[in-house]
Amino acid sequence: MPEFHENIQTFVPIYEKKRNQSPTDFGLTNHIRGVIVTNGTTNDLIPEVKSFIEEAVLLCQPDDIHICDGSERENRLLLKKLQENGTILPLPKYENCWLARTNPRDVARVESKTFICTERKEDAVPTHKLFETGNLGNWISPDDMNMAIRLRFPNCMKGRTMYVIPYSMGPVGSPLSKIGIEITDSAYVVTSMRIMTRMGKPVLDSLRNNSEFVKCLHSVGSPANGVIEMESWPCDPERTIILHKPSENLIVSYGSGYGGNSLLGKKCFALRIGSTIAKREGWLAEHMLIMGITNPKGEKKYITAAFPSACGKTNLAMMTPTLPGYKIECVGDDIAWMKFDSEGVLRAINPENGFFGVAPGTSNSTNPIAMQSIFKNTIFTNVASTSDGGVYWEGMENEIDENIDITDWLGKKWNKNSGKPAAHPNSRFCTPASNCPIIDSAWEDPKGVPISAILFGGRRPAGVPLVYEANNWTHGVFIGACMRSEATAAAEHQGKVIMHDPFAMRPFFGYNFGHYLSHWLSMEKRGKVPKIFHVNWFRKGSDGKFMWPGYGENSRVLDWIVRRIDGEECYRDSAIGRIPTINGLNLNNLEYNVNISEIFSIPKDFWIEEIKNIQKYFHNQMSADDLPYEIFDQLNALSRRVEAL
Ligand code: OXD
Ligand code: MN
Repeated sequence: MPEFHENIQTFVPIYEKKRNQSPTDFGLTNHIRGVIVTNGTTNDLIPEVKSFIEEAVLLCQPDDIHICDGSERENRLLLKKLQENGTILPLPKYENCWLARTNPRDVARVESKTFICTERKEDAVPTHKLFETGNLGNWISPDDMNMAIRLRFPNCMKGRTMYVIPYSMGPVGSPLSKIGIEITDSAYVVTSMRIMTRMGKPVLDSLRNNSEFVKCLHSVGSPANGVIEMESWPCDPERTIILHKPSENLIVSYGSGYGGNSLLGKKCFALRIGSTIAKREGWLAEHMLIMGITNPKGEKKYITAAFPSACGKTNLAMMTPTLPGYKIECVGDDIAWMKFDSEGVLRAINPENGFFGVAPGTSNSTNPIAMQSIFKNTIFTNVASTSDGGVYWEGMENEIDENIDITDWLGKKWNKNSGKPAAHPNSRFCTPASNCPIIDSAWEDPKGVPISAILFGGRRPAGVPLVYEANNWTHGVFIGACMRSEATAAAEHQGKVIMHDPFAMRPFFGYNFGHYLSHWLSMEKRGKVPKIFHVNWFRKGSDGKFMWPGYGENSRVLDWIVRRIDGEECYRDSAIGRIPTINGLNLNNLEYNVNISEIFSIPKDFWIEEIKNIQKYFHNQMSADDLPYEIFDQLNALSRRVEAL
């Protein structure tokens, strides 16, 4: 329709003036606000979805509209278009696998540019001290959010197609699932959302029964000076902003095509907006893997685990246990939505449909199951490529032929001596969950799976034992609140500083962290709460080496946890919680020299310092109104127990 495209600028204002006239007066049958719909039909849209698209069309002025049906045909078409644009390259070594290289300035989540919009600041973030920068989220007022949109979005999709992605977080039709509509000008986002969510026509159909959905508007942006640095990966790093308005279930993201900023079902919906919906409706939306553990007696339990980004959730969720007789099955590797059922059992679903995992470090020795999952129907981003049409990243050194040439994530020839990593440290694979050979048979059960334990953990090189159990629910919530971990490449933080990351949710809270704590504490009144544990695979000895082998050997820790769920008395009390008795942990045939008393030691000086740090953090980040008194009490009680060491 070339004539139509040329006329679009004049057409829209005319249409505005003649609002009361029927669209067919303009000779168009399948259009929205005068912009032609080239795929899909407006007949499929409920009025609420149609008016959301209409608003976005008026604001962004795309050339045409594509309503995604989620079909194989559509996917093939978009992959072809992406390939023609140079956004993705085929990886002929594998089946339907692709490599995307981003603008090097668009490689991670941008926490400093991520905002929660509420009328009152205290609904979004705790009150932090004036001389400190709050690091439990950023607040923006409704006026400023509108301004931010008005400064960036007008005409930003000119010359581009606007894609409308209907998607479900969770199996379509499950009472625990929720629907989103993402509008985007990136075909990369569409193809990735097709992997990460249930997407397309069935979702539009299900909206006819329940018209509630989360509105998501995304544009890779159009820089103010008109200069797109990299045609194959347009973005606007200077003006990137990620906005969430919980009162309207609205997400607006501008300027970045990178996963966590652009696949809006994931962090923005399933965690930030999700946590606000969960608070309202009495459930939990958490940054947690979900896994099934079957013990040698054939008894199966499900657990969830919250570790910060790039701290091994995918590795744990797909672990190959070394302890004989154990079997691990994966339900999800990043997000859990948990709700009590009518019998008071806490049940979890994985709202996602795929894995957006960190590639470096993944190998046949660290995570063979992931390696069996990711070489089919996968989009890789910012990994290195090989001359035989495959991929490469740090950790795969023993898995490629010596004679293979490597091209780094920037597209330059690379060799071991270049002193730089071949793959970006936050490079990713985006893979359908159904590829995983150990995906749990109940992973799409609309009821969710029953949860027996919740694990918290992080990268703690010093002072924190391999595993300890909370004394009770309140103590467990306190342990979650005190979580700290070494920074990783998943966001824009530099270096390996130990950061506070309560519940592994610091970048993902949709509302005031103090209110979040009260909500967690209140769960005890709603049903049978699971046991809580803290794990740390990353403690180092005085020689600088890891004290614990990790990976499959972590099954020994899971074994202890499962026995504790069953009520076995294999624990002793310590100042920080319950730790295994001397022979409590099964170390049979462990081929790693573990100093068991060292790995469970609780150094008094370290813990005094740790408590001071936590006190300071709470004091600087939150007012007394925000922090529940139960957490204060727990901190004081811990301090007394540590002083007595
Ligand atoms: C992720 C993250 O992508 O946490 O899952 O950064
Ligand atoms: Mn994550």
